[in-house]
Amino acid sequence: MGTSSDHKYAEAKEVLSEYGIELERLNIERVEIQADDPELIAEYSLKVLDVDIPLLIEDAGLYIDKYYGFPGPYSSYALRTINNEGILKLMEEDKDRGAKYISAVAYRDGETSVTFRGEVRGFIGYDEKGTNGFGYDPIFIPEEGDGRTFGEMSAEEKAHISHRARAFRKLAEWLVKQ
Ligand code: ITT
Repeated sequence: MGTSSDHKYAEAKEVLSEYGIELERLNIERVEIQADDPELIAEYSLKVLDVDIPLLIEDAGLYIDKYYGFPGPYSSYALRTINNEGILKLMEEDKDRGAKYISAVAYRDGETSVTFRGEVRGFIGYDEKGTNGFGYDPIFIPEEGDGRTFGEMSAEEKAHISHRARAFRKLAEWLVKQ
């Protein structure tokens, strides 16, 4: 299945390629601050990188309504620790299952910096379903879909409505206008 960053890279690359924009992955360490807002996290990571080429950083997370946005900025940590199984257990008795994924992409080219955000609203399912995608995809059911989780959708179906595709499409539309 590959790592979560392999998936994020493939999803972003696919969207940008539709606009004729090439994306390459750099193997460098990023500094990640703690903040509630993924835009601030991505912007800070980008700001402190001393790399003199057009550069972008994405930060994403799953925000569960009933838990005031948890795991949000701790999405990676929650997956590594309690995982999807733990989220389902936590929500076992919950009727309010609303959640959203947020993606923020911060981009810099020379003096110019911009940030774009994409969101997709949905629900946390009662079981893990599907083996596509990564991370929380087996438990996330987008509102705009037909009741299947992102884990049950093809990459194309996910790319149609995902938070990441939306944020990267906004960036791509901005870039082609430059
Ligand atoms: P990784 O080490 O897991 O790559 P990260 O800190 O680099 O985490 P992000 O903040 O962008 O990555 O994402 C936080 C977590 O949210 C990450 O562990 C993902 O598994 C999960 N996540 C983000 N986007 C997702 C998506 O489209 N589908 C499923 N899970 C997602």
